[in-house]
Amino acid sequence: LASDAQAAFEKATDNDALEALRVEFLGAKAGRLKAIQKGMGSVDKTDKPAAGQRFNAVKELVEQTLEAALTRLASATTTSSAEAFDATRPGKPYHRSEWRVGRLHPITQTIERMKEIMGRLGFTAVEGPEVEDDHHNFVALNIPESHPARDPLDNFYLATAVAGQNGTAERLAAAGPDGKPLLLRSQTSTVQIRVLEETPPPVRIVSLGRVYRPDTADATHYPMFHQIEGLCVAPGVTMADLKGVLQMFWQSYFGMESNEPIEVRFRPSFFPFTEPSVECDIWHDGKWMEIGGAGMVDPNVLRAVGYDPEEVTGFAFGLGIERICMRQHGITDIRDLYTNDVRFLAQF
Ligand code: FA5
Repeated sequence: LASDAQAAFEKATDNDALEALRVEFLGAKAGRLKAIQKGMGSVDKTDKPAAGQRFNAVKELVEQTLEAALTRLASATTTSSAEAFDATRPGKPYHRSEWRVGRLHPITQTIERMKEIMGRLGFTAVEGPEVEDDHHNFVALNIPESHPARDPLDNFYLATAVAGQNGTAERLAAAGPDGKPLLLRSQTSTVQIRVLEETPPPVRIVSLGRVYRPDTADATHYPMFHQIEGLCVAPGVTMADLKGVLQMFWQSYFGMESNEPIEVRFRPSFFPFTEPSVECDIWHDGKWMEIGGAGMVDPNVLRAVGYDPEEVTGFAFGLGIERICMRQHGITDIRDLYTNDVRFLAQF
């Protein structure tokens, strides 16, 4: 019976034929195995255990051949549908202009392009936390206790709600390890400190990420925006290196679309963590638009992280990513970037 079943199952070419054979051999009511099982009643009592064992072995064999035949048919079906796929037929056209097609947000595209350009200039991209402590956002950046940059009106300090008296909720400042309030970082310059604390010179990094300030939204301001921070510290680094790197950066970033020189100007300025300091403006929409600050890393900052300002010097810059993206695409209102209107976003 087992060899009968094997021969029959092997010949079956479709699922219907196989099902008919399954009923013929393994059918619960009138299958051939069932018939034998029924006949077992008349077997001599002493032969019964051996006959039972033999019956089970044959049954198992038949079931296994059925399984094998099922697998064979299933894989044959896959092969035939794979054969039906014609790789030489033309594909469906891909409409990039359709708003339904997913794409990267213009800010993400800008960030990727900036990382790529700065990478070619030898700057490694690193990340830092968005929730910062007093030390990294202020102290290590040479911003003293009384400095206006710490004003609660200029920063998002973190608070937790705790149950007060009479069931009311009270705000409690969320404190860092030093007991001082935590805040959402207001600039990516915090990452300069994190890198310098952990790495011996030379250092050449960029850090791109979100920063937060309670600024009122207008055409060029938003309470959450992105900055690209650059830092280069090594023996003999000068202001000329800063200007050279920034000039190469703009020219690569904006020059991809046009060969015209990109008009950028530097103005003297002040930051607690750089000396001297400058601010950079770019010609946009018929006027100068401020895009960032920069300067030579202040010796106080270097000393605080254990560097010797007699041995190494460095430059740093921090630029607004949204404004650079706006200049690139001719966007005149920063809020358009965060309204999430697909008709706007689909253009990039
Ligand atoms: C800074 O944040 C300094 N950390 C820059 C720096 C880094 C100086 C390293 C020296 C060395 P500032 O506050 O000017 O500087 O901000 C830098 C840029 O961020 C601005 O020029 C502007 O392009 C952008 N920016 C500032 N506030 C907003 C805002 N609310 N919305 C969009 N972009 C903003």
